[in-house]
Amino acid sequence: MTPASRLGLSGARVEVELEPGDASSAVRRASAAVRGPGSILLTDSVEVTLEPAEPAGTAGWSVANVGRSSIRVRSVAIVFRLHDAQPPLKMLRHGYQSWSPSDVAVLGVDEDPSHTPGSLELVRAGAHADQRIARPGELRSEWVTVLTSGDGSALLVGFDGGSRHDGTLRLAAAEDVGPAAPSSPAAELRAEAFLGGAVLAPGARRELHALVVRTGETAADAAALLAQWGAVTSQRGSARREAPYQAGWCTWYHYFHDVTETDVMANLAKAGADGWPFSVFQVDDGYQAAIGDWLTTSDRFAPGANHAEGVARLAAAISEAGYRAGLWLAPFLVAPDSAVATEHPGWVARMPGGEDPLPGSFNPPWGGGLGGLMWTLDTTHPEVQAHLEEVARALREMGFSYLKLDFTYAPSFDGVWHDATMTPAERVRAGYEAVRRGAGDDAFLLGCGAPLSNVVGLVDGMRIGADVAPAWNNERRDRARAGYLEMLPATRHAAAATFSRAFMHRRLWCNDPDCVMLRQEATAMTPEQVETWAQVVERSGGMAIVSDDLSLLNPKARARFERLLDVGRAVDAEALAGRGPWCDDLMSSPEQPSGLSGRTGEGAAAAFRLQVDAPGGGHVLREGLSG
Ligand code: 9PG
Repeated sequence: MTPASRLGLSGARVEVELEPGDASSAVRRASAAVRGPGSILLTDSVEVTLEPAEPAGTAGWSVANVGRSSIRVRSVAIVFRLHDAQPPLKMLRHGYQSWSPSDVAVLGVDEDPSHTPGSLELVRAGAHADQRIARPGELRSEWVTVLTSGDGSALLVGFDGGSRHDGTLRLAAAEDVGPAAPSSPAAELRAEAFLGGAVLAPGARRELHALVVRTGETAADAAALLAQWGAVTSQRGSARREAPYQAGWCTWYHYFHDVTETDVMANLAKAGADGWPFSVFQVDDGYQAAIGDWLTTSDRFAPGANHAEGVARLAAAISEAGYRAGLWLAPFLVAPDSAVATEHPGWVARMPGGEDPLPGSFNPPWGGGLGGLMWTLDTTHPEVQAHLEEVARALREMGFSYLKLDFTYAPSFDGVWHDATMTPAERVRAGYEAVRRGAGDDAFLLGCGAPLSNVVGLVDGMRIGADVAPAWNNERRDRARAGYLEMLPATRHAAAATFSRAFMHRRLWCNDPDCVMLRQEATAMTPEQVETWAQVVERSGGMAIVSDDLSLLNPKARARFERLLDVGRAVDAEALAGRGPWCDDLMSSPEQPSGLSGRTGEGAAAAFRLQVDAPGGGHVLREGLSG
C-alpha cells in the first residue's frame, strides 16, 4: 500500500445553516468552496475564517457576523471530500453523552438511529448533539471519529474541545456522485460545529474548536489515534485527570428508587464492621423530597423527623464513619410540583417558539405531578446559576465533597433560553461551572448523563457508558426508546462502553465504568457474568464503586473486591503514566467492541488481554503476553 492510496481528506467547502428568527420561515443554508486559509463570505452576513493552526494536522477556524442584524447559527461545517475510500467504508460512531453507545457502522449499509420508526424527539435530544433527524443514509459521530477504508487504512478526525460548541462528524455519500453504494463509497465528511441556533450579534465573532486530523496504516491503529487525540484534547481543555483512584459504595444498583435511611445506615455499619476498603460512600437517587429539591429528604429518609435536616444528617453519619460523603443529584432537572419549580417558574427553560416549560426527561418513578415528565432549568439565567452554586455550596458545607451530577444533558435541548447567545454546550457547561464554584475546587465531581465534550476541565470523573443492571442483557423492547435501546441499563452495554472509551481514562478524567456488583442473590447475573464485569472494571483502571447490600456479600466476595482494587490500581497507575488500556477490536468487531489490552506494570509478564463474549457474558483473560 503506497501512502498515496491511503484514505485521506481533500478539497473542502464550508457550509452554514441559519435558523429563522421566527418560527414561520425556513432554515437557510449557504456554502462556498475553500481555496486555502483566509476568510470566506457565505452570505451577506456570515464570514468563516480558516487559519492554519498548531500542532500540525489541526485547523483553526471562526465564524463572524459581518452583517447589520443578528443571526441565529445552527451549525457551521467544513465538508471534506474523502479520497481513496475503498468499500466497506466504516465509521466509529462515538456517542454524545455518558449513556450513548459507541459502535461501528458502514456507509451505504447502516442508518442513523434517528430514522428508526417511532423514535421520539425527547430521546433523540438526549442521545445526540442535534436532536433533528439525520439526512437519509448519513452516519454521524460526536466529538471524534475514526474512519477505515476497505484497504485497512484509518483516518481520525476530531474536535480538540467541546466547551464552546458540540462537534458532530457526519459521513455521507458525496452529493455530486449520487447515493452511496457499498461498492462505490465516494464520500464526504462533514465536520460540523453545532451552535444550536445561538444568536450571533452584528460584529460578533466566535472561535470554533480546531480540528485534529491523523492517519493510520491499519484499522488496528484506531486505539492509538484516539489516544493521541485524547492527549491533545486533554491539554487544550486543562482536563482534571489526576484525582485519586476511587474505591467506594453506592446505593443505586441494589436499592434503586426504594432506598431508605435505614438501608444506608445498615450498610454504613456493615462496611465499618467488616472493614471494607472504601474511600467514598455515595447515596444515589431516592433520598430527595423531589427532583430539584436536593436539600430536603423524602419520607423514606428521616421518618417522623425534620426533612430539612435529613440530608445534613446523612453527610454527618457518613463522615463520622470515616468515609468521604457522596451524593447524587440531577441539578438541571426540576419536577413540576417541586418547591423550586413552583416558587420560581421563571427559572424553567421554554419549548421552542412557545411558553410551555421545556421537558428534560421522562422517568415515571419520579412522579412530580405530570407522571414523570421533568422540566429543565435555564442554566443561562443568572438566578439559576446562583441557585445551583448555592445548592452545591450548601451540600459541601454539610460535608458532601463528592457529587454525582446526573441527567445533565437537559440544557442542550432546543428551546427558548434567557441568554440566546449561548450554545447548547455553553448551557451545559454554565450549569457545571456553577456547581463547581459552589462545591469548591477540591470536590470530586462525577459527570453522568453528560455530554462528554462539554465538561472537560470541570469534572474529575465521568460515567462513560450505560448503566449496569443486576442482569447482563436488557430484554425490554421499550417502544418509547425505539432506535436507542442500547442506552438502557444492562451490564453488557456498560462493558461495551468501557472498552470503546477506554482511551479517555486519565486523559480527559477518571473513567467511571459504573458500579461493581458482587452479590450472587437478588440478581439475574450468573456467577460468571458477575466475574466478567469485575474483570472489565479492574482491567479498565477506572473507578471501583460497589453497589450491593453488603449483608449479601460473603468473605469470598470481599476478597474478590480486594483483588479488583489491586489490579485496578495497577492499571490506573499505568494509565496515569500514559500507558492505559486500549480497545484492540474497536473497528473490527462485528457488533460492539469486546476486547481490552493493557498492562498492570512493566515487562511482558504484566501485559494482559481480556476478551468478553458480549451476548453471553463469558470471558477469556490472558496474562503475561509478550509484545
Ligand atoms: C438514578 C440513576 C442512577 C444511574 C444513572 C441514571 O431512562 N434511561 O435511559 C435512564 C438511563 C440511566 C439512568 C436512568 C434512566 O440512570 O446513570 O447510575 O444514578 O440515574 O435515577
